[in-house]
Amino acid sequence: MANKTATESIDPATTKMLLEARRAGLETVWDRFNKQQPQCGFGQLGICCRNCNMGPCRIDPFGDGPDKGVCGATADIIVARNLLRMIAAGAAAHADHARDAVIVFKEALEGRARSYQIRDEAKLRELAAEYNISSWGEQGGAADLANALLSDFGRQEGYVTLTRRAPEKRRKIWESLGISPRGIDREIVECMHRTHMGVDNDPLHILQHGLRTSIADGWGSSMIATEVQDILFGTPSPRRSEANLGVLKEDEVNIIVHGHEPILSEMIVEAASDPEMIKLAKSVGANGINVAGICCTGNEVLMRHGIPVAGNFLQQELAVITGAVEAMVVDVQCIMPSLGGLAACYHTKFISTSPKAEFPGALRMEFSEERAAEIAREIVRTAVENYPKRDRGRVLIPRERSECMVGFSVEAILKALGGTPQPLIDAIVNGSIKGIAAVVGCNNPKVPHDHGHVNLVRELIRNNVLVVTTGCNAIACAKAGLLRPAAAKEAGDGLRGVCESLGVPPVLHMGSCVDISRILVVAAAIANKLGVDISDLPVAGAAPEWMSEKAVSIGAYVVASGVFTVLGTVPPVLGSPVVTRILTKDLGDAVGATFAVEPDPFKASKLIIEHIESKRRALGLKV
Ligand code: BF8
Ligand code: SF4
Repeated sequence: MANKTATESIDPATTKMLLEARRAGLETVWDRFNKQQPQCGFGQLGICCRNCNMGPCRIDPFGDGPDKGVCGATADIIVARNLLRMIAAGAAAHADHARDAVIVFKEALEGRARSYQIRDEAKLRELAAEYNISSWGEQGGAADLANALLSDFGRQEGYVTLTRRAPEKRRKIWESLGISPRGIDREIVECMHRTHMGVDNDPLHILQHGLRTSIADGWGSSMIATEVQDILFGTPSPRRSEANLGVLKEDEVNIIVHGHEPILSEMIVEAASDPEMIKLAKSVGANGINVAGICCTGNEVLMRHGIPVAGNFLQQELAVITGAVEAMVVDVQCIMPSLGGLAACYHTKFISTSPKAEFPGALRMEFSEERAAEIAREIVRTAVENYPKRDRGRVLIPRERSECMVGFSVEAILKALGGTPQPLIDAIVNGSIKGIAAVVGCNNPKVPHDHGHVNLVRELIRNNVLVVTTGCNAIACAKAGLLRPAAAKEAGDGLRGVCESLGVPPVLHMGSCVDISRILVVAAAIANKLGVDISDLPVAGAAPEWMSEKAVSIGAYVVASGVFTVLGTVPPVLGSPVVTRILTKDLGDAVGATFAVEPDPFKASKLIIEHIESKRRALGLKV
């Protein structure tokens, strides 16, 4: 059994908890993954379709069965349509998240969401200027900004506003290809329309719309979410914290915030530090209240408050199995429906809060912006009152927890560099930093947990590639100690020197998955400074363990922005040679970047380094 868990995770805390799960006879994501083997070959290749009720249809990949669906759709059409639907779902998740953030911003200005304030006035004004809002009396400007942001979702004319942040050369490419995004919601709706039976039936044409939709995500929804969250909750700055299941406390009320929207988690963090709540916790025998995060909402409160992070995507069930969690509070996205049943085996209250997301076995405490602080306090109180029900005999908290330095927003990076990107550009030009890689994305039981993330990042920094990270990769790096300034010791000499002189880690945590928009802003700033396009820069992207549809949308906008991207798990496209060729080759001619698939992180690092070196050569920089 010990050997088995070693193939399931490289994280000792995870391995330990997985053994405990098996000892206790509790099923986890890995067991369910095993029960699914072998997974459907048609699904893996992307060649099944149920877009109408003449189907379901499937194409024979070996060529002796049907080569068309009932309507005549070929493998190329089916694969492209399925991929477009994945992009639509991922982009929709970010659009809905962003819209909700803007609505809270608007309600805060109108005095309806009283628990929320403006924390970054400077950012508010800068964003308003980008939206051409000049009048600034009595909150008028801010209210106009809220409306202008909302209008990007339903825009009927022109393009999504923040696409203006992309370098001019990039925008020209988008315009010439006809993929500049119009309204955010419009592009998503059009994905669903085009993939309805009998509408768009040309794979290239379908994929072009996928790029347009994804650009509306990266340079629209995700960017809006990041900006508005910074305005409401503060722009992150460097701070220290800890990561892994060992952040849970034996003697305190443990509350886990899991999901994606800081609108909820910020309020829980605030309520948990309320002296009255702490007093209540003491009255039930606890030494305090400990909030810890999982997944991207964890990243949000980690970046802004240094709230420790208990783990990434594949650790959510294991947190419950520690027996020490009084409440697992969730909103939307990446929350396993298995949690309710699992929580029922312990004293843990599994609390669902989003009007959009209900789960089996959850205690429903629906969140509303108007009553945010009050509901957050009710949730914290529920957790505290649950503490005496903890069965001490069943508590098993692994000891592992690693220090990390987080909070590298664009503003924080610029500040560390002395106010301008020039020192970073100089370091790239003189070769101490070979290039920059954005390593992001999920966990996936198809890959030993964290193996792809940690090994890829280690190889890159060893080769003087500065890594910027978000999402579950950032949490994997935090647990592996790669977010400590001391990790510079693991970097090549050039990168090490730069990190040591600035006192920063060689892997910069830039936030949650919507904060990949921060990475786009950095890339655009460097490209603009050099007078080139993003696709000319020695930069690359990677998602070594991706699983989510959001990751498909992200991958698409990163490539559409001109960044070569390596995927560590195989997307369901191989059933179409045409789609595979477009993604891995033809896109290079169109947008100056392609996808590659490489499950082995060591080989993936080689692909990235080769790519970075070729871009350096093209810029006339030494290799
Ligand atoms: O938005 S990296 S598993 S938590 S989808 Fe989910 Fe993937 Fe984690 Fe964040 Ni992003
Ligand atoms: Fe089959 Fe075509 Fe209907 Fe898809 S749209 S289920 S391929 S008939």
